[in-house]
Amino acid sequence: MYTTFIVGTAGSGKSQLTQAMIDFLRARDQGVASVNLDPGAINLPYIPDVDVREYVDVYKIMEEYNLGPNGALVLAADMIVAHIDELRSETENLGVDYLIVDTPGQLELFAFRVSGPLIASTLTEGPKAVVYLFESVFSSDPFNYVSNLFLSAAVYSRFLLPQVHVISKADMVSEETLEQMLSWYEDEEALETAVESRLTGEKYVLIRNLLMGMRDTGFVSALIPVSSKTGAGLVDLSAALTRIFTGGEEILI
Ligand SMILES: Nc1nc2c(ncn2[C@@H]2O[C@H](COP(=O)(O)OP(=O)(O)OP(=O)(O)O)[C@@H](O)[C@H]2O)c(=O)[nH]1
Ligand SMILES: [Mg+2]
Repeated sequence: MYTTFIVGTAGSGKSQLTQAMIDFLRARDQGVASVNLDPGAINLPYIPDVDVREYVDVYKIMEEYNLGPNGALVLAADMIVAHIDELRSETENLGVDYLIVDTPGQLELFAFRVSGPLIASTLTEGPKAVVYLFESVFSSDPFNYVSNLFLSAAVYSRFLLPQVHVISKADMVSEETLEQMLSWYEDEEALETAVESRLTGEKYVLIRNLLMGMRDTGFVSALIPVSSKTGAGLVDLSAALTRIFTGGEEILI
């Protein structure tokens, strides 16, 4: 089973992309299923095949432990650990080739609690990848792009899985803005120049050194603009994932 975890900051488009990828693969006769790992999800744009909300109920936790929504979500994320075996057997029984995993709205609940990496490593056998979302409007500012890049590196250090970077909601920015963001990805000097135009002195040197530290690490294998609304970029995303999963060039079109 090929497992893809969709990861990104709150509202970056994870659930919509989960839906879009399911539709995309189904239209190509691929066996695909979805997992919702967000205990706080209220309305999902897809019907999950496996749903963590069947095991942990945030509203009950709020009542039982007298917690606010954030405290309850943190506790829910921790309580999921007790159900990993059940989640694993549910996903195994799906008998599909592709599993798309939607992760919690608050990235830290998945990436920076014990349960996330534990689930990522034990939920399924077989190749896995993380799709990390750069929300297009937010990340079109070079500083925001850089901070998202650092956050994605922090996520990588937690999961140690191959990462594909996606500019999500690509339909919300102009072609020119997309080109500029791609230039930051393809050419570190372009990114340094963009940062330099806004920072001077020690602040610039600090950010530049951090960026240089990340250069050539190779942890990011692609930056792909994708729109879940129009479907643009899904072919490229699928191809990038297939390359990671199979080490080959096969493209699902
Ligand atoms: N225009 C446009 N809007 C999008 C796209 N993807 C998501 N959205 C919108 O962005 C908002 C957030 O999308 P979600 O998919 O719920 O994002 P999420 O990361 O799952 O959000 P949380 O789980 O709450 O953190 C919704 O209003 C979506 O309709 C897209 O590709 N294009
Ligand atoms: Mg969501």
